[in-house]
Amino acid sequence: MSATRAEPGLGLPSLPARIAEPGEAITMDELRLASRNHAMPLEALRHELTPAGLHYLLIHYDIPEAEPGHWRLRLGGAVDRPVELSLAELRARPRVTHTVTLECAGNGRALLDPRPLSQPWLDGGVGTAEWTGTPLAPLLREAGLDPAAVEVCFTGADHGVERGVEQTYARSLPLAEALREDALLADTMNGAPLPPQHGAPLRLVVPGWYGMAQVKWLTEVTVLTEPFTGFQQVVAYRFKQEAEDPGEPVTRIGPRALMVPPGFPDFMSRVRVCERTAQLLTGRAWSGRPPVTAVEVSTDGGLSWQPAALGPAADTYAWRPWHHPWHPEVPGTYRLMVRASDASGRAQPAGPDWNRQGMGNNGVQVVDVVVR
Ligand SMILES: Nc1nc2c(c(=O)[nH]1)N[C@H]1C(S)=C(S)[C@@H](COP(=O)(O)O)O[C@H]1N2
Ligand SMILES: [Mo]
Repeated sequence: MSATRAEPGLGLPSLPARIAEPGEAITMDELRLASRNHAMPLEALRHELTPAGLHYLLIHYDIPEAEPGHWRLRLGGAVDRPVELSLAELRARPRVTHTVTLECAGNGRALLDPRPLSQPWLDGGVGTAEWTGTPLAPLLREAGLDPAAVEVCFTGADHGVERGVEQTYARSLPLAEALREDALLADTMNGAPLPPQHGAPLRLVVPGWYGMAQVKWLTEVTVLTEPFTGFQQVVAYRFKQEAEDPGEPVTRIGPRALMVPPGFPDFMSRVRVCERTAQLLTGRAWSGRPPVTAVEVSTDGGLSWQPAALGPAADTYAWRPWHHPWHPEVPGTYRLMVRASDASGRAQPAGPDWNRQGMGNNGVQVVDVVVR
């Protein structure tokens, strides 16, 4: 492991993460995380590109101090010619833009019962941006890959301690994913310099993978001849039932559709109030195994489903808009739901699939509406 155990005397939480007791309310620790790492408000689904300030955030430790003039990216490990690049040198290379939907692997975690204690996402841990930067693959090829290379590890500038393990944030990708032409070293988000919270001055964007792979504040790219065994690779981001299970790695985003909640909300409960008129339900749907092939809507709590109309995606790994007409004719309460399926044949499950770390919960969204 590239990480060391924190000194035992510090009294910090250690492995494994706690699971909430049945019926246990959100804790102060979860609230603190949730107020640092905000969700995308669902009404922002109306934007094809999420404005940077509305894009979700997930920052394990602190936003590190970054001085763009002194920033260096070191590319090394199992290569013939290690290199160190300044931001100016990176910006002088070929530039590419991709519109990519990012989603946190923990999105939906707080809807699990019992709830794994971590960032308590409901369903807004998602956003779509236009990321601009230089493709990673040519840099790797120019450095001369060792024929024995199997993975590429990406290290950020942020440091912390997590479940008793002190570490610098790092994640790896299989070599084939790192060599994809659409994997970018991005310095620009929606046409503006990358904001501090999204990884300034440089981050990895690997379309289709859950958020943990999109390493921010990128300082090191290391080619490996053995699989990476860092904390964020082998301990965190695993689908497992028991704390001791090695589990399966979390990789690509599962299919999901979300709707813009219709009408207007109650301040506290967020229950919606709608008029008894014809309206258009709208939203977006995405998958890390694109394209999304179908979106279905239920307005009767899942008893019946109708196909929604799908619009085009801005890019291969960007969400698709959908819409569906709805005319509630009887006053009362309605439960609206939406679900997506993708090109791989994966579909959203009716309810959450529980796992120990609350990963990849793409259970269907539920929106309760009072029609008056
Ligand atoms: N260096 C570093 N990179 C990181 C993280 C982090 O804490 N440190 N969080 C990851 C996680 S878990 C997610 S979901 C995405 C979130 O990206 P965003 O905040 O730009 O939406 O960044 C990823 N990259
Ligand atoms: Mo995440």
